[in-house]
Amino acid sequence: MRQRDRGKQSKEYPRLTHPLVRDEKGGPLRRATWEEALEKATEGFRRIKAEHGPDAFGMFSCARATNEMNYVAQKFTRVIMGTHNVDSCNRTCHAPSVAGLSAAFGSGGGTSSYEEVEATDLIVMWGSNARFAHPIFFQHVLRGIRNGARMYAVDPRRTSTAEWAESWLGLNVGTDIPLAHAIGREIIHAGLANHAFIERATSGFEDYKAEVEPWTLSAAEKVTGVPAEAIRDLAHAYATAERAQLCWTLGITEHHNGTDNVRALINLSLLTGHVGRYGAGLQPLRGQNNVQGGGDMGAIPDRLPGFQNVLDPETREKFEAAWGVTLEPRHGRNLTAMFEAMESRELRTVYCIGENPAQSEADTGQAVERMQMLEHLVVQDIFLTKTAELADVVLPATAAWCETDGTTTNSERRVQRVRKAVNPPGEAREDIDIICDIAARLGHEWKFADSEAVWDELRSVSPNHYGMTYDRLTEHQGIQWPCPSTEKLEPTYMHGRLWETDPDKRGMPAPFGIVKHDPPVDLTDEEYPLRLTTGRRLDSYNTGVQSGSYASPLRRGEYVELCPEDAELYGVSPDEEVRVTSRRGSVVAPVWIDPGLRPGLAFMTMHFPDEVDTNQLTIESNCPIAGTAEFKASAIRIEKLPVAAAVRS
Ligand SMILES: Nc1nc2c(c(=O)[nH]1)N[C@H]1C(S)=C(S)[C@@H](COP(=O)(O)OP(=O)(O)OC[C@H]3O[C@@H](n4cnc5c(=O)[nH]c(N)nc54)[C@H](O)[C@@H]3O)O[C@H]1N2
Ligand SMILES: Nc1nc2c(c(=O)[nH]1)N[C@H]1C(S)=C(S)[C@@H](COP(=O)(O)OP(=O)(O)OC[C@H]3O[C@@H](n4cnc5c(=O)[nH]c(N)nc54)[C@H](O)[C@@H]3O)O[C@H]1N2
Ligand SMILES: [Mo]
Repeated sequence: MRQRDRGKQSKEYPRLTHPLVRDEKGGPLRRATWEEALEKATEGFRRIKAEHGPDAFGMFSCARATNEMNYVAQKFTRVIMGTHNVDSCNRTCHAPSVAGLSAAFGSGGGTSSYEEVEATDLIVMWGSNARFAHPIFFQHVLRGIRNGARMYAVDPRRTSTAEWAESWLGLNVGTDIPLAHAIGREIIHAGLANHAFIERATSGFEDYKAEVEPWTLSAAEKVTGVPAEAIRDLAHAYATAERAQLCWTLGITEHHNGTDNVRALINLSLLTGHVGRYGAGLQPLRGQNNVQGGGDMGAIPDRLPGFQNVLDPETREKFEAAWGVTLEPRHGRNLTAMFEAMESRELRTVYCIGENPAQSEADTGQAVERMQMLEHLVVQDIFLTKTAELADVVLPATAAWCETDGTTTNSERRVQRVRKAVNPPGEAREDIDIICDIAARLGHEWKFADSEAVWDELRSVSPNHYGMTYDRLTEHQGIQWPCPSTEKLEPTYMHGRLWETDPDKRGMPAPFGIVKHDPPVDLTDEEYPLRLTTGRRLDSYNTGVQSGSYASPLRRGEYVELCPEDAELYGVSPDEEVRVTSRRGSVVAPVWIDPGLRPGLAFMTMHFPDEVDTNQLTIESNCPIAGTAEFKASAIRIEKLPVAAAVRS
């Protein structure tokens, strides 16, 4: 069964080279001068704040741009617009990891460094296709395997990552908690729990033990579909490894109970002491190049720069003194809540910098309708995206990765310098300069001579970053936070305190998370019998805006992927176009046969929304703690197209 390979160039987005404005709602975008566009952008923000108050404004900040730009974007939101309504794509992705790690350890960052997977004994890739989505990190994984580490993969699909694993646990979508609980129970019953660590460094073990008790290997096998023996094997391998790295990504977080999923995995590290030591830790591999940094800079609604809590009075006082303003003692709206507030008209204007929610949100039909309800939408991007097409003002920015100076922070909390290598096209300007121009029009003259001046302001308010001068970042080729001292560096891993024998040095114990299995919201039934999960391929990036314009020999465009048994069941063949329908929408896509899928499971990407808008199908059911949508579990049906339609396409 040979399928057509398409070295495919999908939609090519024009690079934005000059500002655009729309004179009236429903009218076309037209070319404008910078003066005209900035004035129009500013006027909308000013008017809506005056008429509807600070919380009618929302900022979507860019996780591909620099730390410095994210610092300035959140400062604009808090100081000038007077609200904490600032967020980014972290909400669609790893917000549950940040929430779960913060609840357990008081800090939302991954606990280890990349090099530690080379020095570990066991690597568990849980809901993570790092071979495709984190290829640089995966090089370290491969070195770890070469150095003797064993690797396990936990994923409903036998992915390219799973091909490298000693064992693949192919679980049913949304059954990670039963699997983790069964592993925990087996570790306890086999006498492999690290009781010395549990007593010294954790709390809530007895409640955890009671919670996992019903999850025998056979009970878990029934719910997860993973053979009991494979679960037992992973439990013993994890508990008996000298050092183990538990890595996870969106297979864990993009669920309506993403934070609970994360807690269930963290529990396993607390049970075994696989945290706080070199080579033993927890790694949520973050998504976009600077999504870690964006959050660290305060471009999230509950944290000020340096991941400092908005609700803490002393922290607020420090920032009030530094910025000369009063800060509201409450959280702002996250991205999800901002979309809801568009519908209730509480949110009336958005400044969207480097995000494409018209194609990346779950249930895009609803998301676009909500954005159309905004009175004033300003989009600042490098390409004319679907979201930009909805805007009243479009501002052309420079690409952070090669046209600006600054820093970014990766998943191992390493802050690294980026440098301007090429000039931007046309009239495109740096993100920070554009924000500062609007700030000036709103009465705030911010004098940042360069990106280093922004960074130094951030360092002065963030103890975690204080020791990282630009010179030191260059000298060390990047430094991991926390870095409170300009003299020395901290260990590459976090939470070593948990191993201290002196209780004063040990600090707060890490609590076990008492969480329960809660299956996906979008249930499969007779009408929608297939479970659809969505994700990524190696050759394309997110909504395709940045990767669509070059033809990759690997790229084959969008397909609905099915296992051979399901293709036979539905009588469809490779490349045949079929209708894919969920409770929210319907798209047409060709069929791809993937023997790595299991019966009842279909897979699509999010990379080609201009051809097949996968997010018309996905469900906007959100994790109540983190606000992340259940992109990983929708219910669908597929239908053959009527003959005439099939011939036409
Ligand atoms: N090439 C490429 N790299 C990228 C990106 C890209 O678009 N293209 N995007 C970047 C971004 S923003 C992010 S956030 C990361 C994402 O990186 P990943 O999270 O690794 O990518 P995904 O393919 O979305 O999802 C990972 C896996 O979750 C599995 N999964 C689905 N449902 C479940 C479940 O219920 N349980 C478990 N255990 N697993 C499940 C899927 O089968 C999939 O293999 O990648 C980043 N890197
Ligand atoms: N079905 C499904 N949907 C998903 C997911 C999934 O797994 N399945 N994953 C979700 C996840 S994890 C994520 S992160 C989101 C991604 O969602 P988005 O962040 O909305 O999508 P991107 O395609 O990455 O859009 C990034 C935008 O930033 C612009 N940009 C790049 N660099 C710069 C810069 O320096 N300055 C400015 N101003 N703009 C810049 C690009 O041109 C592009 O328009 O999608 C989510 N949606
Ligand atoms: Mo992401």
